[in-house]
Amino acid sequence: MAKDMTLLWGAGSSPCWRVMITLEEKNLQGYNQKRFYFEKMEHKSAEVMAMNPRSQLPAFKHGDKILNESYAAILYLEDQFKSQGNKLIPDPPAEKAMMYQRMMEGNTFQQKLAEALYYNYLVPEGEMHDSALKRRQEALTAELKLWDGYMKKVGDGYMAGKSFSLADAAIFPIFAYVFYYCPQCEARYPNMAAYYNRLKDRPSIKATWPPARFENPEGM
Ligand SMILES: N[C@@H](CCC(=O)N[C@@H](CS)C(=O)NCC(=O)O)C(=O)O
Repeated sequence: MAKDMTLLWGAGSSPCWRVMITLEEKNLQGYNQKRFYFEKMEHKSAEVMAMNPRSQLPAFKHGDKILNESYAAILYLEDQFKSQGNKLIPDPPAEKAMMYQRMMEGNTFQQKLAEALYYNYLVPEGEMHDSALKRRQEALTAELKLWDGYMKKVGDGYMAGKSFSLADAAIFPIFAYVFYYCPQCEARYPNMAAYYNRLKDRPSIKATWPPARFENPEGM
């Protein structure tokens, strides 16, 4: 039981989900958790700000240690609980290198997604240009093709090799996000889809599948 841990999270957030998957993989169930609703701007609350002055989620606390970056939190969990649950950083140097590489590429992937999907939200009305949106959409398509190529090489394995690692915990939620809002992308990116469909019933993923995250796709 992880009673000395607290996770502040929001549905619809890949960074939050990767921390939850990692906690499950490390058998750290029973942590304190509180859901915040982005649409009600609850992430701007004093409670979140106390743990993350950027007012972003996730915010994670273990004892008096605060980790409000999802990658920092999952690396910390694996490091602190090495011999508990599943081992999430492989030992072979080639697999370890691949794990760090794919995991951190998740940042770029998410950035490209946000730049294209939230264009209307991020760019003031008077500054919007069809050409700029098109460029962002093309950049996102290139990114998706890149990941589909990666997944072709992965075949029946995992992001970094033969076993599930932090790279899978980090990237699976982004794939899920893509396929929820773009079901037709499964046909366009079949290797990503094969990986996604193979992992979606994994116990740590099923146990943490976000509740209302996907209830309002029209909002996108
Ligand atoms: N680098 C952070 C990013 C966290 C992040 O972007 N969280 C989003 C939800 S997915 C958020 O809280 N957005 C609200 C805001 O930025 O105001 C991490 O990986 O933990």
